[in-house]
Amino acid sequence: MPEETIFRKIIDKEIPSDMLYQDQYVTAFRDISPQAPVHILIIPNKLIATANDIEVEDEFLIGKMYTVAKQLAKQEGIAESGYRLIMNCNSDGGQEVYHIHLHLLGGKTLGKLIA
Ligand code: D5M
Repeated sequence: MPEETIFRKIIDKEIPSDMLYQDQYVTAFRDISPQAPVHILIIPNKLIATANDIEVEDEFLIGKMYTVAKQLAKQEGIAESGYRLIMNCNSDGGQEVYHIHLHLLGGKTLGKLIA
């Protein structure tokens, strides 16, 4: 079993967060160290450590993360101007917290990620 991270405490409201959305499947909250005017993390309530650990049975959860992301983008007023959704995986991908999360970034023109 993978080890729980600080995100479990956020899901369980044991530590404070700027939570924007929660249902039985996913939780969304503002990133503590925002890299853009809008920077929200969308996570499954179930612990999945990395993208490598996503199983076929998780496909609904992954889809749910994206539908919540687009709802939040609309709510934040960035749906039309645009935004970026990113999931980092392992050390070369820049992953720091080993509970998968979708970064929703927007509110400014984002630099090209892939040259
Ligand atoms: O992204 C991990 C992200 O998690 C990083 O952008 C900071 C954010 N983070 C870490 N702790 C917290 C708390 N307590 N609240 C909100 N956001 C947090 P990664 O893709 O793993 O590098």
